[in-house]
Amino acid sequence: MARKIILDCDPGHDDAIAMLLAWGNPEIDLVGVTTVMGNQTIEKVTRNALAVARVAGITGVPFARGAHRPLVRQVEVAESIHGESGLDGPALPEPTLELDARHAVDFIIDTVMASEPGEITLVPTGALTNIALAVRKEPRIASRVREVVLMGGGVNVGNWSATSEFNIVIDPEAAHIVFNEAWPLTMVGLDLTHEALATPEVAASIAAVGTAPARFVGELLEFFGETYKDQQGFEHPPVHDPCAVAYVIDDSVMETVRVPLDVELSGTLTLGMTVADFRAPAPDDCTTQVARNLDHAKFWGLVVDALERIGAVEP
Ligand SMILES: [Ca+2]
Repeated sequence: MARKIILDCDPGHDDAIAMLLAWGNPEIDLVGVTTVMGNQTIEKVTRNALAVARVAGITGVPFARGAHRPLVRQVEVAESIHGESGLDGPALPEPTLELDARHAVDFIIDTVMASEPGEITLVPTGALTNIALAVRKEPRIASRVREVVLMGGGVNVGNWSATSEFNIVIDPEAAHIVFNEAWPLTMVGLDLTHEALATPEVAASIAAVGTAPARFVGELLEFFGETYKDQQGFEHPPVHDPCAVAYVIDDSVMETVRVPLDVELSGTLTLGMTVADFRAPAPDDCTTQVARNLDHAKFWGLVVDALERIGAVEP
């Protein structure tokens, strides 16, 4: 049976590809897409999410707008990586879907509470603001969610500071809430996603699909590759967010190791660091794990397969 997920995202080049993977893969039942400020403002990332829906021909999936700022801190966007629109590169079509009337937080709560326990997996690929607010507003979701599979953080690796990853460091208080809930949590962090490189071979296999959605992905990767080269010194861009979706589809795409995780809130140099305690075997009550060692060929095979299944969508 297909896995029901809510994709909570801030499109964002890699979020867009995560959405296409979730929509195109038959093992995933995309029951909702929620947005959160991050790569750009909430207005921009929400418009981008709806534009991607049109590119992919997504219908029958509610889209709900979420938090416009972090819990405590000011908005900090990643314009240097994702551009002024948050999704620079390809031409973005005018959205045709209507937003759900609910706030993302209420959409998440309603969906989880209306489903069977263990039915819904949350897949956040942006700041954890919506997820934190949802579990504070309705604590019962913590025991009803099947698991949280998030892109963010990393073990001893950062991208927005020496120690910290963007999604975590822009709202560390939200991340702290989410990492300390009782739900099973898988951190698909930079130590994994820095292996998800869009090499020229990957770009060629996407181009070979030959459809408008595949061309859209190609143009996303072209822009993302340029900014990642300029800003982060990567020869080929790491495509973070679809890794979390890929784990839900097929957990053999990567390895996981159980380890206690927490989020630094008071370090002067290490704010937003995700701290993994590897001193001893994980205790029995440990609910967190980190992903590592990506099967690069299998991962990109899933992305290409999803694009082939999506097929030619008339823009
Ligand atoms: Ca993202």
